[in-house]
Formats: sequence, structure tokens, C-alpha cells
Amino acid sequence: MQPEEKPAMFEPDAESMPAEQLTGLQLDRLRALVDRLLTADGTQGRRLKEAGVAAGADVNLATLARLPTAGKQDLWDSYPFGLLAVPRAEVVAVHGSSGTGGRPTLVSYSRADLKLWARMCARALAAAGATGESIVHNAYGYGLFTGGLGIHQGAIELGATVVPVSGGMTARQVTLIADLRPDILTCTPSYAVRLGEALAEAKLGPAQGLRLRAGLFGAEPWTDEMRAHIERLLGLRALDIYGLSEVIGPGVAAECYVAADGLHVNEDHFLVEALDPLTGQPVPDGTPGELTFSTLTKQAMPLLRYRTGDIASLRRGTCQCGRTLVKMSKVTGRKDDMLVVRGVNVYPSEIERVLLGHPAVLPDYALVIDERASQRRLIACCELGTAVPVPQHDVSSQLEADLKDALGVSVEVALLPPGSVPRTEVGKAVRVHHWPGGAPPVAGIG
Ligand code: DLL
Repeated sequence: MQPEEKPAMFEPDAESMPAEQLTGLQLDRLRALVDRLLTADGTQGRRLKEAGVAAGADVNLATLARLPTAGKQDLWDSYPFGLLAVPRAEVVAVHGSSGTGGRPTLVSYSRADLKLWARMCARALAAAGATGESIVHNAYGYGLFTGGLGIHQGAIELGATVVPVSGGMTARQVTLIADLRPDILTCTPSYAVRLGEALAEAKLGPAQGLRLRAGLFGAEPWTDEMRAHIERLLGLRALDIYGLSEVIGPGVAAECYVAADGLHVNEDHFLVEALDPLTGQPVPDGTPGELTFSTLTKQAMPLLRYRTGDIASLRRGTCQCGRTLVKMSKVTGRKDDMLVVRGVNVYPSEIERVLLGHPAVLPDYALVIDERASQRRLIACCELGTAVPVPQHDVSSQLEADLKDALGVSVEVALLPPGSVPRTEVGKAVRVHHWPGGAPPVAGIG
């Protein structure tokens, strides 16, 4: 399939709804959500009452910013079932994440929520060109993590064939890909790199006839530079898929095969705002802000204005693919991912962009914060490919100059042989490592 061929939408009426009709639907659903929260009389309902909201009819889209927000702390405070808006017996599944801070976040789903989630993932798969004929190799982890089972249910909803391989055991994945010839690959972007390398080692890559059509990669931040690497390695169209357990899991937003330039937010179910992370006030479209979602139709654990900590910008208009849903840019980072290097704020994705923008650098990298001396050093560890014959010294000084230019602060670059940077086989890639003393977290740096 070529990008100019438009894959069929899973729910065209919703995905290409005229803006005015969509706004009307959102307002009705927002009011129903507010009514549900008031009836449930939990933390969110009480906050609404304190803000003077007595019924859904009191709220409007234009005054959304006046309504109270929710955050991860609310989930922790009410762990495990505190934010329920239905009786506990109506919960048919829980999912969650181990969380960036190590504290588990648990989320409850009713039967209707699971059905909604499957449809949202089916939308994402269809937007990537998957059909009822597709074979989906699903290498997201199965379990509490929403990646595996979310995509799984979505593939079934679409009528595709899902291969529930989960994460890890890469050699077995290579065999399954060689034998089943999937057209769709779903996994984290870092694992896509790992699989691409393993397929190349097994002489089963695109040059040997591997025919993957598209990949849906998400659950961790990745840049367009990483996209280019993955597309070369695997010979597919690499698309971004975004979501978080609190809101539903994967399928909150996804890129389309046609444009692949931002993720369509399923805003008929997940009303999105971008807020200034410090003031909490809405930022204009096109300006990076903290993504904040209201789950308009979720039943078991509905959230009003949930602040995600993820930074991205929003863009409206009709896409080449025909979707009218608002687009979010790639997530540039999380509020709490920001590194402070000698007083300068740096997001890991800015470093990734510079490193992977260099043709000689391979896609695996790690950032080490050397805390052994009082003046912390940031070391960007990356691997030098063998295909481009450039002297090592030229590459590292070029990268250091480019990083200084892009970030305004000095970052040391450690160029290592291929295979030196630790790979993530299961779960999300850990890019940032602290070095308080002892052996270095990445072998070969000093
Ligand atoms: O990561 C859900 C998911 C699974 C999304 C598979 C896409 C694919 P959590 O484990 O709750 O849920 O982590 C959510 O991961 O707040 C972001 O910080 C980050 N994240 C998720 N998708 C992306 C993405 C799943 N495409 C947290 N780009 C979110 C950047 C992402 N960050």
C-alpha cells in the first residue's frame, strides 16, 4: 500500500465528523460525565460541587478551563478502587502501570469500557492500514500493562489475526515473523529497533524479502529521527500510537498511514486540552502544553481534566486521510523527565533528535548523569555504525557541537561499538541512568 492509498476508517462517521457536530456531541457527553461524577460523589464530584457546579447542564466547552483538574496523586490517594463511579462488582478488569516514580497506578474497566477500548485500538490499527486480512504481530507486553491486551482486543475487534507474542524472547519472535509473515507490527519503538537488528542478524530483513507494511509504536517518547531509523531497519511505515492507563491505554491517539505527521486524538471520547504546565491555563493550538484529558464516555473510572504530565501541541483541521479529529504532535517529553544540566532544562528527546540525526549513529542510546563529582556531567552514550566510514573523533566533536547548539549546554558524547548500549527486551526503554559511584551504568565510559 502506498501512502496515497487511503486505508478505510474503522468508524468513519465518528472519525470524520464535521467540527460543529463533534462539538455538540462533546458537550452532551461532557455534561453526562459531570452528572455521573456528581452522582458518584467521590473526590471529583466533591470538587465540582465546591466549584459551584450542581449539574452537567451548568458546564460548557468554552468554560472547561474553570472546572477542577485531576492528577496521578488522586489515583494514588484513592488506590485501588477509590475513583470508581460504578459498583465494584461492575468492574471486569484492572490494568495499570508500574509508574515512572515506581508507585503502581491501577485503573478499573467496566464491560463497556473494554468494548470502547477495543474500538479505539481498532481505529488505530485501521488508520495504520490494517484490515480484516491483516496479521498483527503484537510484541507489547501482556499483563497489567495496557499495551498487550489493548492492541490484542483492538485487532480482534477489527477482525484481524493477532499473534499475542508479548515482549522478550527475541529469537522466537524472529521465527514467528519469518513463518507467519505479519503485515503489522506493534511494540515499543525501542523494541522495534531490537527486533530489526535481530531480523538483520538472522538475514531476514527487508533486503531478504521481509514485507511488514506498518508498525504502531508507542508507550515511550520517540523522535522523527528514530522513525527514520526504524523505517530503514524494518522496511515499514513507522507510526506513533499514544495512550495512558489512566485514560484507557493505547488508542487515545494514533497516526494515520496517509499523513504520518501527528496523532489523531479520539476526541469524541477523550476531550483533550493543552495546558501551560506551570499555570494550568490553556495554551493556544500549536504551542506545546501538558495534555489533559476528560474521558467523556468511560464508565468505571471516569476522569475530568486529567493532567497527564505529557508535553505536546495540538493542531486542528481536516487531515489528508479525511479525519477531522484534532491532531497532537509527538510527545516531546514528560514534565518529570526533564533533566537539569548546569541550570539548563533538557528533555531526553531533544538529545535523541541530535544524536540520531547523524547518519553514522545507530538508534540505541543512553544518557548517563555522572553524579560522582559535585558538578554533574551529562554523558550521551551512542553507538557508531560500521556502514558510514567516518573517523570516530570527527563524529563525536560534531555531535558535541550540535548538542551545544541545540540545547545551550555542554553534553559529552561517548561513541561506543555496536551492541554496547543496554537493550530493553521487555517493558519501556530506560534512557536515563544515574551514576552515583562504582561501576558505570554503561560499560566503556569513564
Ligand atoms: O504506555 C499505554 C500504551 C501502550 C501506549 C502501548 C501506546 C502503546 P502507561 O504504561 O500508563 O500506558 O504509560 C503512559 O507512557 O503518560 C506517556 O508518558 C508515555 N507514552 C505512551 N505512549 C507514548 C507515545 C501506556 N506514543 C505514559 N509517545 C504516558 C510518548 C508515550 N510517550
